[in-house]
Amino acid sequence: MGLTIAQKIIKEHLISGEMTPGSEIALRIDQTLTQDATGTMAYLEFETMGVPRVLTELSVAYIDHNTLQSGFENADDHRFIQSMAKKYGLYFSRPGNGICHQVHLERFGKPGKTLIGSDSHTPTGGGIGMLAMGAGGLDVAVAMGGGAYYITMPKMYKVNLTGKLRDFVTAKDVSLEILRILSVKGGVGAIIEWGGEGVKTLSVPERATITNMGAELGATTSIFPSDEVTKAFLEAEGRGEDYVELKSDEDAVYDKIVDINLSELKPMIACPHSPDNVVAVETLKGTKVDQVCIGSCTNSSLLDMLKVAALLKGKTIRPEVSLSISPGSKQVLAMLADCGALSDILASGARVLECACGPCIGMGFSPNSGGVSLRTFNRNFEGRSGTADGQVYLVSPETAVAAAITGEITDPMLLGQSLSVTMPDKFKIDDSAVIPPAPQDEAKDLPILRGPNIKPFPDSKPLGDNMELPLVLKVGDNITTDHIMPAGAKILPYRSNIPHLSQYCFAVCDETFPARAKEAGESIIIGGNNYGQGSSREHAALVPLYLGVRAVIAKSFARIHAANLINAGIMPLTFANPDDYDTLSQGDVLKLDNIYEGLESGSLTLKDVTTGEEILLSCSFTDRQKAILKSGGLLKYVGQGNL
Ligand code: MIC
Ligand code: SF4
Repeated sequence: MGLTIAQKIIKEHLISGEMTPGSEIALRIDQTLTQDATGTMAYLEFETMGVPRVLTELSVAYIDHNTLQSGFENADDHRFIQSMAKKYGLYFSRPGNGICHQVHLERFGKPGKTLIGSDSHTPTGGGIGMLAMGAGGLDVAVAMGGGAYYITMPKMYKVNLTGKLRDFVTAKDVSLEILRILSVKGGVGAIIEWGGEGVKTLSVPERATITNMGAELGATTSIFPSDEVTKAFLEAEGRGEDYVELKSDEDAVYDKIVDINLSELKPMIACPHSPDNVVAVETLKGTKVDQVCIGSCTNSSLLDMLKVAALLKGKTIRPEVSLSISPGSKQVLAMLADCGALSDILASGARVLECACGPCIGMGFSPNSGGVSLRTFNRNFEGRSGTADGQVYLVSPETAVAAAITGEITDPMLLGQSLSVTMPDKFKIDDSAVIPPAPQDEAKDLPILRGPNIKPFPDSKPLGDNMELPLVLKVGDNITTDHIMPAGAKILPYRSNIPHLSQYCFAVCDETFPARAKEAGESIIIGGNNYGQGSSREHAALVPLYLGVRAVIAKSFARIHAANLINAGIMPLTFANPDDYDTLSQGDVLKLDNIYEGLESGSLTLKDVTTGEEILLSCSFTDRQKAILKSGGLLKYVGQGNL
């Protein structure tokens, strides 16, 4: 039987396990990346492992999330990460150099390699045929220390592309269309391979937009073939030697095939507050727009920005709309400046922001009260923009510009003649903002620089054989990590300070949760389907751990979050019968007995002491996951000699 592209890369990197969907596999990891919002914690964890030098082929520490300074906190964390990178053998990408995924694609990613990153949009690397996955910081720390990355062998899905995108219909519309078809849960447990005749019509940045937003489908990752288009991109980046061809076998078998005819697609838009709440742009025609933001790791490539500049050229944005543009990298910004496109952008009245995540993670540019904000980003979860009642829509750069110049949601196909924007033959290469590590012989004497914002991470406890604890919080379906542990300018600088962060845990759903959890001492949370979707932030597990949460029982979990809970020593348990969710109420006391026996048999009986009801839970953990839970989390497990 033939293999898919992902199966070929997995086979080459397989350390242990069977490549049958559902079984646990251990993968050798070639490259890692971190960003600062998850990186500080990841490096604190790496430090405790006592490994003198990273053991990957390449590891890069990016600073791109926390770049707004209003105190010492971010600067403390940046300095800490820089000193860790220098000492332990990592490249350090300075603030301003760009968004990790964009820069990694430009300068470091290689087809056929494995990459894990402490950021859920790491699958962007799938645009050049990498097996690139988002992971919790601790999993990245382990991979830097030479340990394997464990995942459940995914199913293989294929999206078969035919045709060619029409003018003003973009890769972002392809992403939104697949979200409309499959939903935010539709990719869970799967790798999505993009194939078919239509693939060759898509450039690398367009492919990367699509693999980036595979994260919103819940997919383990997404991947494109590595072909002539990939080769040309790598050559233009001066990295032609990194090219290898990658394609699936003719007789590769897929668990699901979705067909999309690019020629028939229309501009699409995701409505508040979920990336899969997708309709055609034309159906919302005329809706007044207050704000437009262009950028993020989804749509900040040179190609995107050149199109934006061409559309803005000679036009002025509406006085009632504010427009921000964040180029994805220093390379993109420098090339925009060199060719004059930056002047066209500035002349339109747009505000050009730093090459960073910026508004995407609520770092400034929050919409006005109840404001309608059209963003080229990948997530529009409630409150993520920093304005609780902000109405965030996700669109392509073309649709974004159409709104900025008309003041309302407008189908960009009405903008007129086609754009003649193409990929350059050569990118401008300037890696001066990437600082290489110190040579190994000098490294051991180098200091690690820490400031008072860096607090120790919470201590986890080994799993006992029983627990009787209150149900402190019951939440519904599709709870995101932005609900569990919000980000934004106010609290993002405290990612290395779990006690401070804990005051905001679940603030979007219930501001009284932290106090209640603290008072309870130890507790249980109940969730619906797809609990923990979105970000890879392990803070969404570490903060509940700090607040005493010992188990989360849900109808289903998002992949990275479930792994983060186990890594933190918190049990993610699922209802054997999802309807039992309805029988539990916040405030009930829940009892689990004979946990160790349950871990072996794969099921546990939950007794609701308050109502007397008994419920069956499933807990099908692998032997390794059981051992991690029993040790009290991955760090403790690694400390026992299990790297
Ligand atoms: C996000 O887009 O939600 C983030 C911020 O990039 C996160 C990482 C984080 O929370 O630090 C992600 O996608 O993993
Ligand atoms: Fe940054 Fe937004 Fe991309 Fe997350 S999704 S890495 S916050 S640009």
